[in-house]
Amino acid sequence: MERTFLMVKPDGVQRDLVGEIVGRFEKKGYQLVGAKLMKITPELAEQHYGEHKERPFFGELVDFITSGPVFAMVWEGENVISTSRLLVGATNPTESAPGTIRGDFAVTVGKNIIHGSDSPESAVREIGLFFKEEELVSYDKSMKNWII
Ligand code: 3AN
Repeated sequence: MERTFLMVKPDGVQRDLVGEIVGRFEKKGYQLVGAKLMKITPELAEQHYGEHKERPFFGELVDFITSGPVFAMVWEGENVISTSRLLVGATNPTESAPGTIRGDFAVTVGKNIIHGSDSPESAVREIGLFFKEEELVSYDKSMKNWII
């Protein structure tokens, strides 16, 4: 089963969008296998955004992602990497469609609410950067005896 890394950025946490965002992926049919509220260190930010190191907005990106708590998550499901990107919406909120997370909640490209891995390689790398294996939980929800 495929896994991806999704993260509510500091603007999404500040605007109380964590529950809304978790709910969208739950309702879509994906399964949460790991989550934590955390502050990103500058070192982790530079590793996470390493591919953007030469871009003019890199400093701004690191400052923003370390400016407040983020909500880091791992989600599991069929084609979750590419399909969750559709739910997230285009990078630039001026291009993200209504109905997507960025299309519904974001206005500027820097502060665009959520990050999602863009490929299987990124997903493995990013999950490994943010989570230890023992923080991820595999479980079968079809066993419905938990609430009895
Ligand atoms: P995505 O998050 O949609 O995969 P990337 O990986 O191209 O987008 O960019 C990573 C992050 O860098 C974006 N989420 C956005 O916050 C920021 N970013 C991208 N392009 C710009 C830009 N032109 N100016 C400022 N920030 C940008």
